[in-house]
Amino acid sequence: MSDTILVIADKNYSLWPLAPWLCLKASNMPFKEKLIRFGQSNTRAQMLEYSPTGRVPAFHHNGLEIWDSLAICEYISELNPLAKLWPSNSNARAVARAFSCEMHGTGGAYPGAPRHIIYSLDTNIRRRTERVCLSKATQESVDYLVLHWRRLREAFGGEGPFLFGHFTIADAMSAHLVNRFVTYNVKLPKDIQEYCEAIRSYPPLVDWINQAELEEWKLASAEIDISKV
Ligand SMILES: N[C@@H](CCC(=O)N[C@@H](CS)C(=O)NCC(=O)O)C(=O)O
Repeated sequence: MSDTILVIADKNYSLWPLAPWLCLKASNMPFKEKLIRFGQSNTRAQMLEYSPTGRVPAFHHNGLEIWDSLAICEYISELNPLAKLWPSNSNARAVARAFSCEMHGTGGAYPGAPRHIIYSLDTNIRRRTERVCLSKATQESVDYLVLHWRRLREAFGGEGPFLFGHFTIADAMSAHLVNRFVTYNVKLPKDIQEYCEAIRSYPPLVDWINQAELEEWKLASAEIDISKV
């Protein structure tokens, strides 16, 4: 266990560390957590000690260093097949991978791309705002995501509360988006609200949120006034 470390940043403000953290918890895999605070004069230097990019998450396991959230989720899934972090059915698994890659691919600027949400609605778990007036691009991305989630649930969700029935990497990659919708009070249709509630009450995410709320420090850049994005 001593050489199994997930390096993360502030739980309240982190985007990418959340998914691998949830996957580790879903797998019941023991690990140590190393939290490096954002916005410190030595943040980058500290992150560079664990990750070649100077970014987090980074996962250290048995001498191996993995420095990308989705790659870490894949690795955790391979180590813990019983956790079924990907759907067992190969068609469902292919679609779950495509969806997860799309959520992870912030480079794309096409209409509906998740980057329009990520770049305009900062992660800030503790915060609650009035309903924010979304820009056309951000609203398009929310609408596209709603359609995506609905199609996945209809095609693969069965009786379960998650996208592919039980909790998978696709939900882990969706969790930070759900958190933003709560923070900024984004209006969602009822079926999608139910999915968001299932994610928000998933016990490992409840733990993450509780721990984020206990962090006492603030990051000024994520606390700016926001009324239209
Ligand atoms: N593609 C990487 C992106 C990692 C990334 O950008 N992480 C952010 C935190 S969410 C970071 O470490 N930023 C460093 C900083 O802001 O100082 C992944 O998926 O892990």
